[in-house]
Amino acid sequence: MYQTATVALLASLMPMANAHYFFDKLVVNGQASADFVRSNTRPIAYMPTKWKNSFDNTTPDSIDFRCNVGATNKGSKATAKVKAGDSLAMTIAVGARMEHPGPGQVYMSKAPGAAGSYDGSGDWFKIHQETICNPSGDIKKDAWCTWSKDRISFKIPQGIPDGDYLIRSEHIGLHGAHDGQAEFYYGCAQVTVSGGSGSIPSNTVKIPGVYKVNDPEVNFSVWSNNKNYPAKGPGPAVFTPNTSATTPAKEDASPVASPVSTPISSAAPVSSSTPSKPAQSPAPSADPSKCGMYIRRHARDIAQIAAAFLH
Ligand SMILES: [Cu+2]
Repeated sequence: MYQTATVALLASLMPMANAHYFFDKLVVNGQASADFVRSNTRPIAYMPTKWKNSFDNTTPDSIDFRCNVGATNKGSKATAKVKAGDSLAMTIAVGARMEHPGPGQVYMSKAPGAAGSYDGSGDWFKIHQETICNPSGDIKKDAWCTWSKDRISFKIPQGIPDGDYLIRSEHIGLHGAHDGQAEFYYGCAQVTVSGGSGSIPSNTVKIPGVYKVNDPEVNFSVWSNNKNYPAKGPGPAVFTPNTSATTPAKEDASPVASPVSTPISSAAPVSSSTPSKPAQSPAPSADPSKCGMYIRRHARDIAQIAAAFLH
């Protein structure tokens, strides 16, 4: 009896995991650990943040947009030791995959002291961006670099000072963005960086404040057949250490052998596909019924959440 009920519950939970997600592990040297990632306190951990129809009054203008609900002033169990140049990833929980269309990005913010007691109120800079990887793909699905992946991979940049940092990974689901309902999934890991050199980049942002409700990158319609998503992605441009367009002659005293690394792993611009229409039209006639596959997922989530709680 019990076993049957458990199997039924697990079966019901499986598809839910595919629809929504939260970041729960940091991968360092190939090892994934939940010890370094702050846990959010949402009743349903994987629910997204939105401006419109917020599930819990948290929006991208909330303080908790930094590290997720309840995680702004709460450290993780531990802080990972990493080196500048290390390849890391943050993975999403319970076997989910990012099956909403949209970009992925990673930000860092230097803690004044220990990462575990840092509230993220300082300056943030973007270290990674992935938008369109497959220009011939479906803009509603597999055109996006993040599509169906369980992680966002990135590099700790060379050229930042040693010390403690928060790393904030984020995926934005754009299936409802034509209606002001972009979904933000994000979480923070804590790291201590060594082997770095240089200084914090100048194009920093505050969180909240990194995105505005009318930013084209978070109001992009995936339903208008326009694949011309801004390659820069939402928020600021990616910090590209040791490369400066304005002072190319200046040789940085970096000990690193190959300083010209680009943290933008795969943000291939999709410029040539729609040359006559460079600007994104606001898709005034976006048919809500087109959102069916995603809306069904959401409705299914709610039904399954209810079932899980009743159980
Ligand atoms: Cu969703």
